[in-house]
Amino acid sequence: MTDFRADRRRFLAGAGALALAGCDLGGPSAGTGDVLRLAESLTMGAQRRLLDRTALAREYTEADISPRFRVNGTSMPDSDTYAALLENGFADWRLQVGGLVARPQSFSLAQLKLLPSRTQITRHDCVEGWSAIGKWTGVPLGFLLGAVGVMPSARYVVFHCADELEATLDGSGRYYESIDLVDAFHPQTILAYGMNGADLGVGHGAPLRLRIERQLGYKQAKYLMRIELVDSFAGLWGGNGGYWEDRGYEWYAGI
Ligand SMILES: Nc1nc2c(c(=O)[nH]1)N[C@H]1C(S)=C(S)[C@@H](COP(=O)(O)O)O[C@H]1N2
Ligand SMILES: [Mo]
Repeated sequence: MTDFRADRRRFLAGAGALALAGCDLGGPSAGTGDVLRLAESLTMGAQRRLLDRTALAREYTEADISPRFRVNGTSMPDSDTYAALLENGFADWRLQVGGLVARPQSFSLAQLKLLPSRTQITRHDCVEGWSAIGKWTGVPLGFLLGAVGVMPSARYVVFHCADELEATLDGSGRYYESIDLVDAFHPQTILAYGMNGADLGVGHGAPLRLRIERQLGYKQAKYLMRIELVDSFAGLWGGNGGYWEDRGYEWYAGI
C-alpha cells in the first residue's frame, strides 16, 4: 500500500509538471502571474480527473439483478489442464501471484475465501451492446496486493487466463488483461469467486475472475490462473496489454 501511495504521488507530481509544460505554450501576451494561475487551475483539473478514478461505480439492489446474464467469449476453456482442475472442483487450482512483488505466493480457492471479501451488485457493459446486472463476491485485489507487497517499480497488474479465445500455434490467442495500480487498489476491483450468491459458474469464469466495475466487459478477465506485476507490457504478446487490446480495442475502457 505504501508503495502505491508513492506511485500516486509521483503520478500527481507528473500531472502538475505536464500542466506547467502546457502553460509554456500559453502565448506571448500571458504574464508570469497569469501563467502560474493557469498552471494552478490545470493542475487542479488534472488532479480532479485522477481522483475521479477512485469514484465508485453505481451499485444496485437484489431486485435489480438480471434474471439472465449472458455468457460471452469463452464459455469453457478448451484445455486438458482446465478440464482436470474442473474435474475435482478446483481443489488443485492455485492462483499464482508474482512478478514485481516482494513475496510471490500462490493461493488456493479455500484460502481466498478466508480472506476479507466484498459483495457488490453492479452492471456489466459489453462493447457488443448488451448489459446485465449481477452480484459479485470476492477478495479486493488491493488486499491481495498488500499481502504480497508491490515493489515500487511495478506499474501494472497483468491477469493471465486459462483460455485461448483463438486457437494458435504460438499461444498468442490466450486471453489476458491488464490494469494500472489506481484501478488495482479501487475498492470495487475484486477477484470474484461468487456470482448471485453461488460459486462462480464455468461460463462466467470459474473458479476466479476479475471484476473492475469502472471499465467495459472485456476487462473482466475470466478463468484467472496467474497475476503478474510488471513495469511494462511491451514484451507481452502483442504488447498492448490485453487480448482485445492487441486486436485494436482501447486499453483504458472506462465507462
Ligand atoms: N478469459 C476470458 N475472459 C473474458 C472473456 C473471454 O473470452 N475469456 N470475454 C470478455 C468479454 S468480451 C466479456 S463481455 C465478459 C463476459 O463475461 P460473462 O461471460 O460472465 O458474461 O468477459 C470478458 N472476459
Ligand atoms: Mo464483451
